Amino acid sequence: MGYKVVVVGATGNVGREMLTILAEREFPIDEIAAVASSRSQGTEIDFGDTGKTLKCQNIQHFDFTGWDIALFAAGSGPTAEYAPKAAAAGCVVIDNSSLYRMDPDVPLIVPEVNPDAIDGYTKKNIIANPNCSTAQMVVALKPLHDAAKIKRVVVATYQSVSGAGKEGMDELFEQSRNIFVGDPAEPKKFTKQIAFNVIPHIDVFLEDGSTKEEWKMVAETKKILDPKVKVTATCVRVPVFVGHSEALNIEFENEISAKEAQDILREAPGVMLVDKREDGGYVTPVECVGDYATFVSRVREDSTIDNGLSLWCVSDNLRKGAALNAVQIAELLGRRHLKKG
Ligand code: 11C
Repeated sequence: MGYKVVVVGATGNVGREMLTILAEREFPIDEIAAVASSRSQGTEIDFGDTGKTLKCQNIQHFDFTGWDIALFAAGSGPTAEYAPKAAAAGCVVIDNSSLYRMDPDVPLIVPEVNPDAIDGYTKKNIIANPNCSTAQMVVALKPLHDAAKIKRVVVATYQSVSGAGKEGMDELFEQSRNIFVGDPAEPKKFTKQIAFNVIPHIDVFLEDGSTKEEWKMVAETKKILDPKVKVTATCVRVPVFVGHSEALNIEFENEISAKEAQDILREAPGVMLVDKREDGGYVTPVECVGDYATFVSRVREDSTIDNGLSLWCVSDNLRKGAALNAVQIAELLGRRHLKKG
């Protein structure tokens, strides 16, 4: 016996990936529904490689009664309207938007890091999925924090355009083509040209000069990993289609060598250490696409501070950063709370 699962926002980058991963991981499903805005009603979507095609249903008319789990990848606006309705109908919402992440009555979960926090989901029947750049970072940090207690993290991100949805991917593709053929490469989705360029700006600006993407990395890390860990972030969009990269500098309370960190990371859940100190002995975003792991490379000691390490971390932002983490939360929820059969 399996679950009745709804994917909301099923036509977007993350929604499609959720369907693929549910099928790939053989999540126990009795019935699956693909739901999206009225614009996408009737659109046919593959349920991974199962051979099954799903016809998109209109969210405005969808009744969540009797459904067990809804994976929302719909953005904050539609989520604000429909997630509470789903939750009130008894369907547990796993939400990929930023809407509920900081709500004290909503657990914010990365299963490799804070699985026990999921038990608080019953307050609202909603569980939040973190921002992609936070998810991969905390997977890499957790085992090191357990070993030597992290005091402070300085992170610079190199985030792919798929984080900005299909429009972001289309813009990179079209601008690159236009530049090659000598046509104008006007920005639409992004604030400046993204092809052959980098943009130090993701999400809106805040009063202190940081951006909301940078704030999310600070606030979400505290909620998921440890409120005592200080984080400062610079988030940058780069002309890569899929896969976010991060350069981390970590200051620890206790001593930890690069060798010890490598040994710990080699065994850590969700982490794949690829760290040969030679040409090509590290992972780049194109190599992480379609994978589940958070790849860690370039682990080295930072001699400019006491107990400091630097490392490079790469992951598929549509997978561990979004759809995979949501499906892992559903699996955890099933194991701990919604037992079937
Ligand atoms: C990006 N990280 O790369 C963003 C996308 O809060 O879930 C995800 C935004 C979020 O643009």
